[in-house]
Amino acid sequence: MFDRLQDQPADKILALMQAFKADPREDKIDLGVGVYRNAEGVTPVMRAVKEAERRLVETQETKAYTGLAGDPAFADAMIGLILGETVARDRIAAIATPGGTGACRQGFELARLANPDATVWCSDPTWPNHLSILKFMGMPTRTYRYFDEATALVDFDGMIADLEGVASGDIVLLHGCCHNPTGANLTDEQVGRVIAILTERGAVPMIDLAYQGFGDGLEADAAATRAIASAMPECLIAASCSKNFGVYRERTGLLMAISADASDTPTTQGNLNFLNRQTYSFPPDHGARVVTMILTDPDLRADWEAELEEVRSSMLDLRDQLAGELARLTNSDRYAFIARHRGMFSRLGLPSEVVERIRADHGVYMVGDSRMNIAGLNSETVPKLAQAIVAAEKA
Ligand code: PLP
Ligand code: TYF
Repeated sequence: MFDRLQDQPADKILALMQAFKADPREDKIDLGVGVYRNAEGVTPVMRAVKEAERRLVETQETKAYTGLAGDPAFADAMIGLILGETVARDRIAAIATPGGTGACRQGFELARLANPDATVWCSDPTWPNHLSILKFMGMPTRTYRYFDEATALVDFDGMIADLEGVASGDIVLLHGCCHNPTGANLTDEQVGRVIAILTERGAVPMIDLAYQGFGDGLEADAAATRAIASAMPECLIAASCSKNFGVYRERTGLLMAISADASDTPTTQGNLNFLNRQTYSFPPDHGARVVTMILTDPDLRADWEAELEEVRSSMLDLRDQLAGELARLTNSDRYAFIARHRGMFSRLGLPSEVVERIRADHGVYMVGDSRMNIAGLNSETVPKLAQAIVAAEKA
């Protein structure tokens, strides 16, 4: 029967990773997959993670199953990190999931269980896995305008106009911060207008929060999520610990489902547990336990926050350096948006032929839609990238 299988479309970002590995050029630069790298090009295990793992090895006395929702202490710690005190705890149901991807998938599954007719509205563009998972599940999707190619900032008028078409019970998928792939984000005021439209239309927001702490800081990056979750009766939040704790391969994430009324929470929680059981029974625990230890131990937490802040400010420095270098070379402010974008990514708005020339002629790998991972740069490679962009645009 397997001879009947058809080839599946590759993930373009993961395919680019392979192409980069195969390129023999020594001075090649990887600005593809969204993994943080320091100035030496290393993705380090964070200090607090190392220490928590050390303690875990010494103190863990059992590896017996956790519950279907994972360790409740993980949910409590993450709810505190993401929402603070903005939503009553008894309205929140939550499950641990394998990464933010698992949280997205289970969030879509829950939405479909609750409303089989729900259309999921995604930003155009969005993280390609959103659309590919939704397509695989057969859920109806629509897109809303998000990115203005000309300015490389948010096309807010287009976004609002498109969201006017959302039906009651539809899901509107929003990025909590550090939009992937564009790097362009809503202002607080714009978030307020989105809340007003979703409320008016009776839509349910689903927030994908994969980069808390990578943009303007842990609190600032949670502000949009908090504003939406506290204003709306219902909300889904899919959170990833992969980037901000650097535990990518441990597969650590949390899905929250906020009900309108606390009396609905037990059934919502039961449905989430059911979804985990149908998929893999118990979610992975190692990364979740390490994250919980860090968030609940004041010393580990302070060290983690300090290291995360170094990571964040190093990316902001690189943004400023690159924007400055491009301003100098082009004698214009065309690329000033790079310093205004937040998170790991910026979409440069270059045509695919230019992206291809940058790869072929200069060995710089960015995703075909001209998304670059700012953390793939360092002070030495910033001028090389700036020159490559300018040369490829002229060619
Ligand atoms: N959502 C967005 C927007 C992402 O960029 C990513 C990237 O990794 C994820 C979700 C999934 O993260 P994880 O590796 O935790 O599954
Ligand atoms: O967008 C990125 O590069 C990250 C990493 O299937 C990633 O989100 C990319 C593709 C994928 C899973 C994670």
